Amino acid sequence: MDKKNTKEISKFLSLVLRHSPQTIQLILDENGWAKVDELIEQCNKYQKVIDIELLQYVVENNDKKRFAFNDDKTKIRASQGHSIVVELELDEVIPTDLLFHGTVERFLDAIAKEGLQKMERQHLHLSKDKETAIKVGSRRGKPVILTVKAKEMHDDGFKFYLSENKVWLTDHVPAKYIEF
Ligand code: HQG
Repeated sequence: MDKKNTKEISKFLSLVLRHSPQTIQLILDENGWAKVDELIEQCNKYQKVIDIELLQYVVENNDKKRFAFNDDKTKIRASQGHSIVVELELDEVIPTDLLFHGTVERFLDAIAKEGLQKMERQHLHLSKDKETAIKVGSRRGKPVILTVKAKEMHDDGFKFYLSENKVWLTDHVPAKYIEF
């Protein structure tokens, strides 16, 4: 097994399992699952050489555990981060008092006006601690960390979910629940 390209394969899996399965003519079901044998076959057709051992290695060693197999390992999906419509069938979870969102200064005026939006993705992503939020914000520049009054939102009827890889998800955070 060639482990050299695991980062590239992870990125490619994010592309096809979250955003663009049509890139390799892959079909996802309504819950975001691809059949493992079809994924491998289509990857190989499109010059992304992969086999089951390498796929398992990538899933197990991915830094954020972005992908998960179903129980009998016949299917695989991204645990969060989709832009395509998927029903992840997550159970609602009561959040801790505060959650965090890492962003950058240039978005703050819009966020102050309209709150945090999910933008291109299916959910808005929140982090359980500031360290994680700093990493998320740093992808775009100097990170700015916003504090979200999650428990108060929950008490007001907003729904929260926890993805399999422990990212907090919700639909929208109105500005009044954000500490800037
Ligand atoms: C911003 C990565 C203007 C928001 C990360 C963010 C995460 C607004 C950007 C996951 C806004 C959307 C998600 C508003 C929010 N006006 N800008 N009203 N509301 N924004 O990538 O949270 O490595 O969709 O602050 O680690 O940055 O891919 O969301 O900057 O967990 O697994 O609009 O992606 O995970 O960007 O990142 P994104 P995100 P992976």
